[in-house]
Amino acid sequence: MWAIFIIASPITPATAQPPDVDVPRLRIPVTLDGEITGDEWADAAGMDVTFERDGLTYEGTIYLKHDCTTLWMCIQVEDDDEESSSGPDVMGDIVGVLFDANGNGMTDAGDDMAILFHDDHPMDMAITEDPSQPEPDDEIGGVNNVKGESEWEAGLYTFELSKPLNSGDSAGYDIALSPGDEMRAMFIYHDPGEAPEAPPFVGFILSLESCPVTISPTSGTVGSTVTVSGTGATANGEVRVYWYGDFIATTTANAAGEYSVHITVPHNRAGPMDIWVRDVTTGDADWGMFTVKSKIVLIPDKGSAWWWGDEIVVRGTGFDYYDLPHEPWWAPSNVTIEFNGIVWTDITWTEGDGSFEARFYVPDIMPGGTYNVTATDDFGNSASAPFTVVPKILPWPSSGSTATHVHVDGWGFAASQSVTVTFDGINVTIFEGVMTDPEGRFGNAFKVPDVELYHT
Ligand SMILES: [Ca+2]
Ligand SMILES: [Ca+2]
Ligand SMILES: [Ca+2]
Ligand SMILES: [Ca+2]
Repeated sequence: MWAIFIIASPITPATAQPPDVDVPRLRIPVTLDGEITGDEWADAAGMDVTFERDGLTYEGTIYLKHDCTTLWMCIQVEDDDEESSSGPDVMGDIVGVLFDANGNGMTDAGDDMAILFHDDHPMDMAITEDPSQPEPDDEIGGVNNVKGESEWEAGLYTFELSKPLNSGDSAGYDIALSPGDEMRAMFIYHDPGEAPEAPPFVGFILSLESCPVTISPTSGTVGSTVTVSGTGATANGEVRVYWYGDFIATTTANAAGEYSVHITVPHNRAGPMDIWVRDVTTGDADWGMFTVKSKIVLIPDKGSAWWWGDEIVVRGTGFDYYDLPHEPWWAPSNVTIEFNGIVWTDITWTEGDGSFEARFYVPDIMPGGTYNVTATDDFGNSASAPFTVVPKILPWPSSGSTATHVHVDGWGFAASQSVTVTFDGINVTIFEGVMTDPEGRFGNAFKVPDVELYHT
């Protein structure tokens, strides 16, 4: 059982004013994997810090940014106390972030906390009574809204975690911040092997950059509708909206300087894109971020296998594309199409706007039913859509006189089931009976019956 270790002796109420840190808006998306990859934290506020208490110190770095709805945190700590043996401290080192949610400068009931263990396990906590005994949100009626992962390598812990600015978690379990707000936060590094009772910490006042342009929703697919809104525009003035550099909409602010306009997401590659808003009167401009997601449409979304199979068109939008010269030159961003997890075609390329068109023939190895068709590009962008295999039969020949020998093949039926074949309502199933195979196919031969004789 993990212990509520963290503030076995209550953290000293911070009487001194901790330093301010301006937490900027996110430009570069983060992957919470416990590793700093590429420039994923280059756009964050970065601070060299010393976690300190009772003479015990740890050097580290804290990175902070927010995307108007979520606070993103990376905490790196130099700690090589177990480097020589089997890796990180077996007791498990832990980062905690304590938020002064009730704004009184004290650690007390009503405050909020995020914890990330050295082997992941993000936990969302709340202080309900005793500051030394925070409780997990999901054990007291709330929800765990903290995400994160951590890794230890060569004496350096990297903790990456996220927490909603305002999760809506009821009963005061979580912070309820808006962009532009300030809040006191304490970053705690708990090394139970060294200091089981009194973890070192460092404190800041977080000052969140405001988000003048509201984008809702903040992600979606090409062709979807997005609302761009805000305040502070010139009263009754024109407000223009740009998809990065391209003009896309215009509207007029009301007498209070508020504006709101719908846009349709144009063709674009997967990933984040700036939506700019310009007050035409003043020339002032600001941005909000929108993330384009992948989507596929199947045309049609149902069909049958037969000797060839119906041809289905797959239209994809919001995938990625290679910018740079690459090898081989003729293979820009390959897209793989899978039918029910089986690679069905991999000969598709995206256009510069992230779209593609592919075709496949309904496979004759599937019983009737609904399956997922999935398209994935070389960058890992992926989208799925359901496709329904419907039964089909083909008689051969398709015309002839009484007693003509006819073979009928079927596809897309239920697997391994008996089949009854009728001709104009008359059972013509062969004497031994007919079963579909495990792929839902069957074959049956019969002679065209003399209908008049049977229909007395
Ligand atoms: Ca990462
Ligand atoms: Ca407090
Ligand atoms: Ca929560
Ligand atoms: Ca909480």
